[in-house]
Amino acid sequence: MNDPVFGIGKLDDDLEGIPFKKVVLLSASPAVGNEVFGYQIIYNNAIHKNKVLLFLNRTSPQVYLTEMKDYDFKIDSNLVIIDSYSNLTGIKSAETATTRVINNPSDKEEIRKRLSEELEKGYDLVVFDSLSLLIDSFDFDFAVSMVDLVKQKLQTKDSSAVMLFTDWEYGENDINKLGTRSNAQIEIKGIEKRVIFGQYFAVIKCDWVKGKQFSSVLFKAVKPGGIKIYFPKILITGPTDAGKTSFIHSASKDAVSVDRLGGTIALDHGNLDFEGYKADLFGTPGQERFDPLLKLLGGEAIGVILIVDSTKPDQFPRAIEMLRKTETYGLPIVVVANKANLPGALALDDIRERLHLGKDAPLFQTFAEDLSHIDPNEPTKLKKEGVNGALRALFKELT
Ligand SMILES: Nc1nc2c(ncn2[C@@H]2O[C@H](COP(=O)(O)OP(=O)(O)OP(=O)(O)O)[C@@H](O)[C@H]2O)c(=O)[nH]1
Ligand SMILES: [Mg+2]
Repeated sequence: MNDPVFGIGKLDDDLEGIPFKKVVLLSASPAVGNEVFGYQIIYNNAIHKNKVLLFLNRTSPQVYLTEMKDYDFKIDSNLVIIDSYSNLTGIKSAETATTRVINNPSDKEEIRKRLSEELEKGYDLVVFDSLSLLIDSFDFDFAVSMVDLVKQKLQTKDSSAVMLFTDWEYGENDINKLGTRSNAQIEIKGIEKRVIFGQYFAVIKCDWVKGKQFSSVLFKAVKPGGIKIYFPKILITGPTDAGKTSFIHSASKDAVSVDRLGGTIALDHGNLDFEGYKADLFGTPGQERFDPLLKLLGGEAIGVILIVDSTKPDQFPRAIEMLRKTETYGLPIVVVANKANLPGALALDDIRERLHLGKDAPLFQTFAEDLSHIDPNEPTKLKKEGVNGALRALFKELT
């Protein structure tokens, strides 16, 4: 069996999987949800033949599985659910090969006994949804004793556990009891200003990964698809006709451009969904008469893709000037040398030198997919290898 992973690139890179015998606390602040992280880790393990046990007291198994399906997480095996919810509400829930029903979810002893029996059978991954509801139904010490029970069983079975927890401002002492029992902790929080306009997560501790700095990232929970790392503004800039609009249309499905006679006169916008990332791409015009827009478009960008035409080195100083005018110096940047298959296109080393790029600065070649269909008044589709390479490199810099 493989070490469980979340199926969320950034988390799996940070944690390098969850080794057996480890407990991960996934703690969310009250205004943001953590349940999708649960759906995603269950799905990604069940489909890879890891046996998963879900202790569920937040909703019924039927509703839980339907919610999972809304995110496109459909599973038909490798999941057993302990239903500690239905009998509180009068919903009928029958014991099946994949559900264990707690007859009296108000009875601590029954919960402890059924959980203990089930854990004896050996699972690769145990998920609790949710630990905070156990605290609210009983008390903190009971929830802590359940964590202890799980921890103790993990030692003898090759298994790891993920506990979903919402921090309803419990006392510091109590929180510490959970903190000291967990090997890793992931925090999920909202950026709040009367309304929540962003959510982010970060690994705040992990006792099996040494010498790494963990950073926080924004995310969105997307139906279907699940947790996607989210970059709200990536700026695409570069001289006129270099291929900025073409790049944005090639990278996103539903891009819109404000263009006239083939040149951008206001901006391009594209929504990108790529390898577990979501991003909003904003493209600038290239013509100098629109330079007053550059600073505005560059505001709040978190990364930049600079596009140049490989056949027009005389435009390179202009490219550098545009970077300055967008006031994005210092942000992670990837350079794209477009039109790389046209006669006269410079080699990458040459471009690197003329643009004064360091030897490790990310630089990618792109070119039109189909040279026989270039319309001077339309963006063209660029071959995806180069586009994807540039995006991957930028996202790596940003996470
Ligand atoms: N041959 C060739 N033509 C390309 C390539 N990429 C883009 N083009 C064409 O070059 C022209 C300019 O492309 P755009 O994507 O509109 O360039 P832009 O950088 O957005 O231009 P502005 O918005 O005016 O600054 C269009 O006619 C494209 O079809 C390429 O790799 N090879
Ligand atoms: Mg354009």
